[in-house]
Amino acid sequence: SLNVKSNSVPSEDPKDCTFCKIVSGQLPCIKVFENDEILAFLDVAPISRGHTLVIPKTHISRLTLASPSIMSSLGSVLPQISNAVIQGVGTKDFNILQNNGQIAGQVVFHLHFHIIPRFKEVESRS
Ligand code: DGP
Repeated sequence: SLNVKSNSVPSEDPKDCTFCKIVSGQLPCIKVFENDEILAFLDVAPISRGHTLVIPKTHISRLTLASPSIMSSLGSVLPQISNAVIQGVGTKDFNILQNNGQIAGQVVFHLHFHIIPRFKEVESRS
């Protein structure tokens, strides 16, 4: 019969959660912002310079499971973190990205908002 326990299916178990390990200090990160509930750190595989992830410290696997309280905490710091990030890398423009579920491109099953600074495209020199 079909083996559905493929390695390509990401774990949703908090014990294996990469971002929980970053919160607890088991894994390192380059910290951008921290308060009691929220942590922001640089993405290990940046789409652009300054690409930052903003997460709740508590394990929530996707946006639909987030409480109004945690969303209020996230929402109240997202503008200031975004502003610090874009000023730090010298641009005004950025994207906020938030993936939910494997089909939508979610790889880490701990709620996170991407802050992706954008820069004017430089002409290719090839
Ligand atoms: P998503 O596809 O939305 O689940 O984004 C997951 C992001 O997390 C992806 O851009 C790469 C980043 N990432 C994965 N593992 C680590 C890690 O161990 N450290 C850091 N800083 N970022 C990570």
